[in-house]
Amino acid sequence: MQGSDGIKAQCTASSELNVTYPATNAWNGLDVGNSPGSAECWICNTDNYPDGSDRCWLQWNFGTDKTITAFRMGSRDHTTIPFPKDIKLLGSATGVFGGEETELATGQNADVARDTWAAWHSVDSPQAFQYYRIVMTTGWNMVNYVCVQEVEFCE
Ligand SMILES: [Ca+2]
Repeated sequence: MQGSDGIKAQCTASSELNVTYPATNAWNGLDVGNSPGSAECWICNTDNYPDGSDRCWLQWNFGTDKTITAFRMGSRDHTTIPFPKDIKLLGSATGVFGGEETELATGQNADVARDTWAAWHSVDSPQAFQYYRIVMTTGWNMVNYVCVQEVEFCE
């Protein structure tokens, strides 16, 4: 399950560097291998990079309950790739993520090459949620921002 022009608004983020790199770029179906270029990704604000806390995230409101069984993240098509390393998947019925959420998976992406999918992360005990959040707690090659070209989910 990937984004497309019709549903990309389902994706939001903790921050966006600027209008060139919105959260919707991580959910528009322009993925690894068919990216139109280095601008085709989401980038967080320089004061919102993964710092070990839960402050940097991408979030989805699927509109109806989805039972996600796995997900993966693709890297930016660029020479410099600050890519999420330690990540976790949260699910919520309300989208508040204020303590009601369920932690569904934790994992680590490899330091992949540009324009490359990292390995799938599976959810051991999938449950139905309308809202999902991928929290990025650390990053590869990172100074003060992180990039994600695309995210794909399996139901
Ligand atoms: Ca994309």
